[in-house]
Amino acid sequence: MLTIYGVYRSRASRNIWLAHELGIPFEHVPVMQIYRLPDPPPAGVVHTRSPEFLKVNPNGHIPSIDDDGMVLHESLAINLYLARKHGTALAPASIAEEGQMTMWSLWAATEVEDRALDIIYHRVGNAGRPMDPKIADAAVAALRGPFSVLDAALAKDGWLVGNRFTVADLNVAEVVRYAQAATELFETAPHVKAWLDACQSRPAFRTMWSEREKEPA
Ligand SMILES: N[C@@H](CCC(=O)N[C@@H](CS)C(=O)NCC(=O)O)C(=O)O
Repeated sequence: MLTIYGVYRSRASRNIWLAHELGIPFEHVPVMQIYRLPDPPPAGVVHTRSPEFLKVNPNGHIPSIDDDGMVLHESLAINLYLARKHGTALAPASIAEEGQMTMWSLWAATEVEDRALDIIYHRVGNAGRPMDPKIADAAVAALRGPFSVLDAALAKDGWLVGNRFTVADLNVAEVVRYAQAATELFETAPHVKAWLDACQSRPAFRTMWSEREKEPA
């Protein structure tokens, strides 16, 4: 049995979306980010510094999974593992595709994620912390290059690898989502805009998203 640790309003959303795409059952343990809780945290709420969760992930971050005793951290690596394990068209069909899917996942984590987080944190908000529009604007400027790279990659057939929706699209789409408040980035990257719309129209994404909406902000 697969267990996914982490509230929907966290990077666990990526793993939950993928589990729905794959049609695999899972147990969900809604571990909460410590910084979203009052100090001290209320009794009975499992969070990223709870001793029982630190036994699962000593890094103190969500998400983690326990897949029949195989514990993994790092949301994007978890998705690459689950896709490969369960197959379907989402998974790599060759070593070459596996290389490309790994490349795009690491690209999203290293070239996009921090700046995309600056956009959501400083245009939308982050647990009531102060927002600085200058940080968001600088992130938009820094993301113009990566967005043009992504736009060019999608121009060919609309997907990142193998002319079909794969775990690479899911991983990159979940990172790019954090930049969605920067509409000016998408106006100049029409293929990115159409691709993200297509990814987020998928029934598995909608299922994850409607559950996420039920979770307190
Ligand atoms: N690179 C990690 C990042 C994990 C991470 O920073 N998770 C955040 C939530 S999305 C977290 O656990 N924050 C709470 C904390 O650090 O206590 C991944 O992709 O899984």
